[in-house]
Amino acid sequence: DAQKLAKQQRVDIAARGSKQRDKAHIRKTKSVPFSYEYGSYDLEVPYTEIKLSDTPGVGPNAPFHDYNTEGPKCDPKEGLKPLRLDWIRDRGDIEDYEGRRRNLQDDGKRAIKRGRATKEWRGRTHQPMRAKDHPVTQMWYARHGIITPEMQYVATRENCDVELVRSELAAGRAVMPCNINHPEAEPMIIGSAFLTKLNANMGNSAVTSSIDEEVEKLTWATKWGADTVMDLSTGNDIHTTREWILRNSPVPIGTVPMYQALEKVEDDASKLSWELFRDTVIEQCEQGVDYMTIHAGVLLRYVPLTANRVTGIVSRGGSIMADWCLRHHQESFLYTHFDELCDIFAKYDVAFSLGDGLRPGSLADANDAAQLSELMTLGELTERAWAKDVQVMIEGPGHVPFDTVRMNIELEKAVCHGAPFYTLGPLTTDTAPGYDHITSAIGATEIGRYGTAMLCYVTPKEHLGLPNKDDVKQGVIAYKIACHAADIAKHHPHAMDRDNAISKARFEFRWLDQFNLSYDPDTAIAFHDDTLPAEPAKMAHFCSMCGPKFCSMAISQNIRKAFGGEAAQQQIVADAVTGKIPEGVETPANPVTDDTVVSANVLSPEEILAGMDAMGE
Ligand code: IRN
Ligand code: FE2
Repeated sequence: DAQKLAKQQRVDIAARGSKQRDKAHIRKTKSVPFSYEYGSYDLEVPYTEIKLSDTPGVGPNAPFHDYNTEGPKCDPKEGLKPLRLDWIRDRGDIEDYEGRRRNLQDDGKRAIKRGRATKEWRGRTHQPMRAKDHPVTQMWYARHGIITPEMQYVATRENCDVELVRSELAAGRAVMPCNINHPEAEPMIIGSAFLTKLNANMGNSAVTSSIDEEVEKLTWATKWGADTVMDLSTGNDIHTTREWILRNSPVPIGTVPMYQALEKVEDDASKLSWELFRDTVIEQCEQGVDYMTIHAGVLLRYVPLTANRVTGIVSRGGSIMADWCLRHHQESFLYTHFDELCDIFAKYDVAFSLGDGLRPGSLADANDAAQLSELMTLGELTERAWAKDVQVMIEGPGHVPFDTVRMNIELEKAVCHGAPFYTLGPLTTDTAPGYDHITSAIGATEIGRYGTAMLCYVTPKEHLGLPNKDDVKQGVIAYKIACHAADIAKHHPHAMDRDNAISKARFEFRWLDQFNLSYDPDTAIAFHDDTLPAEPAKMAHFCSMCGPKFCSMAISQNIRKAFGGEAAQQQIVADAVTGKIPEGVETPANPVTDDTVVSANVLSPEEILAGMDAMGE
């Protein structure tokens, strides 16, 4: 019974924590008027306001404003409001068409029959749209000097100049994944000049979970801060599941269309064809998928390079393509039909996420010929996509020793002409299954610091099983930390504001503010209340770690009172808020601009390029 009681107490504490969070975290929008030649709008740009309490004896603390990924609340069966629909239509460069709506309806009916969806769900409310006569990509607009409402929205979100957004998009150094058929999504940008983003993967292979549960997972991931979500479903009702996810997603959705294509040929890779793949891609474009992983760099002649690897090919998409190439002894149709794929993507504004099908799956395989050959091909494909104004990001490893992490991003920038890098971790050791959110967040922080634009999370279940809700949260929080630490190391403007606010709250024993400013208030409050659950402890000048007599923060405050006087104390508090650095302390050099050379015991980018030349590449 004591055990039961303890468990109940833990549940109560957790519930209290999340109630506390919801009370203090308010999603608000800032209204920004915008006009251009196609229309005038009030852009409602979201942010999270975190309410803070007063500093006793000093005064109020301004609420903290944070980037918001959560989206507005909605009934999942209704879906979100199509925020961008007018912006898209008013440009006058798209047309409505029938598309594959009938397929969708049939698929929906089957899902209802199987009991995975319910009849009340309304499904899509708008016609599929596509470009009429020129690409409708944000890159195309940017290159034609047009500042779109999407760009202004993003600039407000990122707190930067809109010209930076336009010029980074035009140069291909940033992507804004925003399919015209996913008007519900709130525009966001992925590029090294902006806040580092994180992607959470979901979707399952089992047929047991209902579509409602999939939508709930999406909402859960964005609640904790996922900037994009990839739906990697392979089970039944894949089309309808994705439709629900898209209609409910405030963040861009990515997919790997190869998984659905394989489903269509009953998992027999040899039966895949360009035509079948193309139709799958168009189906997903019409639904509104914002970016797609395309493993077009896995060439026939690279497959033998993996023969002596410790872990072979670990990418699912990569292994499917390698299998197809070998069976047919033909070059990959993704590569031979790449230009056609670009033409399709340009019609809907779908961004390429060029897959790292030959990424290393172990430290032993890192930075080998297979990985780097594929990267060279991705560089070539980047230029082909850009020639058609299609947005591109490049997927990266994998498992990589820490000292070669920086080399990987520098090499990607050089070989892929500055296209944004999107990396899976990388994991810095193979030895900690169960903790791979940590082994990989270490590599992710390092690679983010040197300019990786988006980090693909890894959950504690990596290598072990399908992540559940708690694993998703653990993965997202680990990657929030990696992104944020990278932004601070990059000296991104204002990146440290949140640290300063939470440190001030900590020093002033504003416990609730400390919890609410943390990435996971629920856990922070639960840990605190584990030993000091009574309400007055939230104002106490100590916690249970050191007890009342040995709290260093309380002692420091007493020292200040004794020696500093009130004016000096207020000055210290004020300096903490503005982040002013005391005289005589040197700030570290900017790691992005200083040109310290990495000491990697691998080939330099030049040596690798020379080697590729010799190979006839
Ligand atoms: C990200 C960077 N490298 C790989 N990824 C992600 O891995 C990618 O975005 C997608 O979610 C997943 C694809 O896995 P396969 O098919 O390459 O194993
Ligand atoms: Fe792995």
